[in-house]
Amino acid sequence: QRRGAEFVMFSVPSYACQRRTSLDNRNAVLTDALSLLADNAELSGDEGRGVAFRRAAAVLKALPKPVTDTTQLRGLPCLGEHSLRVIKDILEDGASDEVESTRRSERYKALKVLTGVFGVGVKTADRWIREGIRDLQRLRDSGPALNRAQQAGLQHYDDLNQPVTRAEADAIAEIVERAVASVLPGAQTTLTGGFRRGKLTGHDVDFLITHPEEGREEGLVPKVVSWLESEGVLLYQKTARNSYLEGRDGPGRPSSSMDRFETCFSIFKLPREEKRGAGQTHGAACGPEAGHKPWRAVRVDLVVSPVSQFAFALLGWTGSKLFERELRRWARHEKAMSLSSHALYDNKQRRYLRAASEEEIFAHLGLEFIPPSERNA
Ligand code: 8DG
Ligand code: MN
Ligand code: MN
Repeated sequence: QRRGAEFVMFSVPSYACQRRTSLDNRNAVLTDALSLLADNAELSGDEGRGVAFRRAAAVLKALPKPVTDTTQLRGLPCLGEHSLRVIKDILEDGASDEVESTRRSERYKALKVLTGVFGVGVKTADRWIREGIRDLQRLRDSGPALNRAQQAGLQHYDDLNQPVTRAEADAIAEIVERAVASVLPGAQTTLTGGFRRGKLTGHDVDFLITHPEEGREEGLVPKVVSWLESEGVLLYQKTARNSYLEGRDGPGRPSSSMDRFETCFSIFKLPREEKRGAGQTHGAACGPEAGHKPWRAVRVDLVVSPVSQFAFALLGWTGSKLFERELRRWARHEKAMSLSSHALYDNKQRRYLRAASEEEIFAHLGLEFIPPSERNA
């Protein structure tokens, strides 16, 4: 409806890291549709098209009001012909044929289910589909060789595909903090990822750990893992050592988008709400005989950073994924700098720019500071 005062033209800067994107998305119908097309493109191995749809969705997420007419979008960045057509179809007909037929397609559904198994990427899912494995039943029965991560992923499929709540994230934080405090007193644990951005649910819980004395954090992950294992908290874990050497494979080098911190990608065994704290008063209602385990599996990521890199690691692990991607693109194309979760390198001055806080990194990049709750691009 183009009724006078109701009609708003929008304007947003072109990089997601130049604007605020809260969780209050006024255009969820449109952004869900574009995100589905982004998923589909990524599942088809077309990362470029996937990013294009994600950027388009992110522009709509940043708008202060619902879009009612495509003419309102004139001059907005990142809205290509394809995205505009989808938006137009939804605004005019209530739905987009392309989106709905994609949603219903057997290939899309199979790829979603199979990549929904922790440890399964697009290539593996695609190979299985060509071998006739299109659902979990077939996967369980026909049993192609599964690695350790995939075995755990399949075993805990239902739990891992149920969103983690904020209360569960807090309960996990308590466990992680206890583990960290007992193996390295003085170390600091920070909740990162979507929960730091204020999300109410997540697909996992992310933590960044450091120690105020540089070097003390070395070897922390294996110690935390041992503690968690001795407490029976871990259903699965895969630990990686720190392999970052400034200058050798720092941000100036191309191969640097991979993270090189000590990390642990894990699955926690979290006691259920009823069993936490208040003892087992409701035992019968949620015991195993009721078909309900007294615990549930939750994906947890632990990352350890030396304190000198903490601000970069915090910025890098807070997300959203698109916000991170846009920060790096801004740095490279607008500032001739290379940003990673370890450092910021100025290609013109040929030196690393130090930062002790996220605010300082935004300042180095010539960007207005965007707080975590506004990085939901
Ligand atoms: P969710 O879990 O609530 O669904 O969303 P999220 O918390 O935003 O997503 P995430 O997949 O847990 O990722 C959180 C941030 O961590 C995101 O900005 C990307 C970043 N991240 C990984 N893996 C890696 C990695 O291997 N290297 C780097 N540099 N960052 C990573 O998830
Ligand atoms: Mn997360
Ligand atoms: Mn994560």
